[in-house]
Amino acid sequence: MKLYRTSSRNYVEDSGRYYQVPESSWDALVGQEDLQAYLRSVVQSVKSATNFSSTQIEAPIGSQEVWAAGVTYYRSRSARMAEAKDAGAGDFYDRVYTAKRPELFFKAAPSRVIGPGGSVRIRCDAKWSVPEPELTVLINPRGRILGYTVGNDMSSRDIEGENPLYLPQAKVYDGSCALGPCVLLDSEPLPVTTTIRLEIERSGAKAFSNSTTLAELKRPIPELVEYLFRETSFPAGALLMTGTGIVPPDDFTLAAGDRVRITIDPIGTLENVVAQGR
Ligand code: DO4
Ligand code: MG
Repeated sequence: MKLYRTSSRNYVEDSGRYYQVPESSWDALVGQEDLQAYLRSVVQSVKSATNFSSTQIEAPIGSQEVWAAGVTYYRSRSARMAEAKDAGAGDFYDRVYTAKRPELFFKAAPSRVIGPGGSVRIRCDAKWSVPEPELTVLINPRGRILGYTVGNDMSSRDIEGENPLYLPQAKVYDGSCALGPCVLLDSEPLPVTTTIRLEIERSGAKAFSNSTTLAELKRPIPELVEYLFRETSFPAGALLMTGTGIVPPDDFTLAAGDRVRITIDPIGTLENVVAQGR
């Protein structure tokens, strides 16, 4: 089952049919005692909907905070060690990659999250910007994984590379986070063969594409969730991005008008256009 949030209602998709969910509050759904059981009962008791429109899909978020894990893939470790070398900070990324405690950082308040089809932004004061395609988990207020969505952790590599203390400015700004198109409801880990694909299109032509799999993710997702909830409560639940395993080559930077497409097959494709300035 997949759960969609749209501008009008919430819908659950099962075997290709869409059902309007009576509960219209996303936060109330995330807080359900047993969300899968509730949605199964919706599928069994409600007629399938004819008014579901993919153009109305919004980011799968209500009041949840978005957090992110970092340096969970070897590719992220290496790229960051190189970009932070001149600042004498490369070693930090190597250390966190192998440390017991993961890197977790606050990524976005709901108002800064962009849904499918919306514009993600690059900063005007950054010269080197990239998307980060990340499997993202939806977690209920009790720390239980409800399911998975697709995330884009937009990042300014030059700002972070200049000094790791600039991380919040490199990572947290308007339009720096995109999520969607839906939540694949599954509390079990996804297979390690699950592929994450990134495509960047510029003026109708492919500018970059690459893929990775969950086999490259160094840390178990439940362990990341356990650290996040260890000393912090999330009354509305939370979304946790699990890190990037794809980093474009160093001579690549995003430009306004680029299209960023991130696909994680069992979930779907998150597509956004890049904007700069207001
Ligand atoms: O250490 C900085 C951020 C890392 C990150 O966002 C990632 O690895 O995905
Ligand atoms: Mg990231």
